[in-house]
Amino acid sequence: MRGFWHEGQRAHRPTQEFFNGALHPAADVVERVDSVLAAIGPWEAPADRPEAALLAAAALAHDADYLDLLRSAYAEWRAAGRSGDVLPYAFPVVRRPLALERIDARLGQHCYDTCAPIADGTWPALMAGMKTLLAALDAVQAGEHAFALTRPPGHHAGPGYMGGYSYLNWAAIAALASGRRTAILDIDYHHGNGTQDIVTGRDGVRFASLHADPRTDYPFFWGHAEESGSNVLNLPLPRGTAFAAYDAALAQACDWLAEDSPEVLVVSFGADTFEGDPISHFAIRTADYAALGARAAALGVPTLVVLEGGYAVEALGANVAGFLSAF
Ligand code: SP5
Ligand code: ZN
Repeated sequence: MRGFWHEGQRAHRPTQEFFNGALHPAADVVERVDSVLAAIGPWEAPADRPEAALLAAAALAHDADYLDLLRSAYAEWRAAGRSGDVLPYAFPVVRRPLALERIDARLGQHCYDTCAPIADGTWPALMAGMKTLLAALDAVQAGEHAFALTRPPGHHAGPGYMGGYSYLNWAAIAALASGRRTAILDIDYHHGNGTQDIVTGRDGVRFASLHADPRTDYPFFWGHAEESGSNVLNLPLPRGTAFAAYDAALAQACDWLAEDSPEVLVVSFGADTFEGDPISHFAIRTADYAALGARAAALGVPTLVVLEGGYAVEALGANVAGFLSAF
């Protein structure tokens, strides 16, 4: 298993997010990467690539107007006289084809919650993350397993929207850029709504997600069992789920993914399933992650693992290392 990380990804330093009626310190702190960097290695720095190449890959999963907004949002927010991070706050529940100019309105058109702040370093960090992702994908295309230490996370970002600490959907971009039959396994605590919205109905891609039941947990409006379709399988699980039930659901997801004879596996790995996670409610233990990794590794195809959530900073590195030890 090769590991890729670009120091430029540290530049994303959001300060606050809004939920439950208050601003809270951002959960996706940069210290998360230090925990992972210290737990495994060696790490490879990705090769440089021109921004045009990074954008072309991102455009496989995302709309051009969304990418334009991501790139310019911070400067536009500053130009509008705001201090602090960009934080959208008004969202068009009724969708009309409005050509709006105010940054506030355009942000709402490309976001669904108040948990995706954009700081001055966010865009450079996203471009560094693209370099990490594409370097790891190159290794997988050559038949190896690779881990891309993606931060910020990606699986809540859809074709034209951000949310849930996510801006670019690493898993979906990699799946579409691979040009091969791809299985995407999402095992973050939260449903991978953005990935689902990008890949639903796409030939050659299957998406399976294990996550907290959206009747009780974020992102609420996606991930219900009834959303499963020909290339999507959602397996919502109750709060408190521990290893045995989780592993059984994972076996079901892997069996379903294997039916399609994938040539590549992309894992959206979130360690917020950990019993000690500060914002989540499953009960997976550090010692369990190697067995979960073994389930995924048993698919037997070159695998790209990207990092999604996981907010128990001290334990994050050990949890990631446990999962990756199976590959
Ligand atoms: C990638 C990822 O894991 N994104 C998760 C975004 C979740 N944001 C929603 C925040 C609401 C959390 N409620 C926490 C209650 C703490 N007691
Ligand atoms: Zn999560």
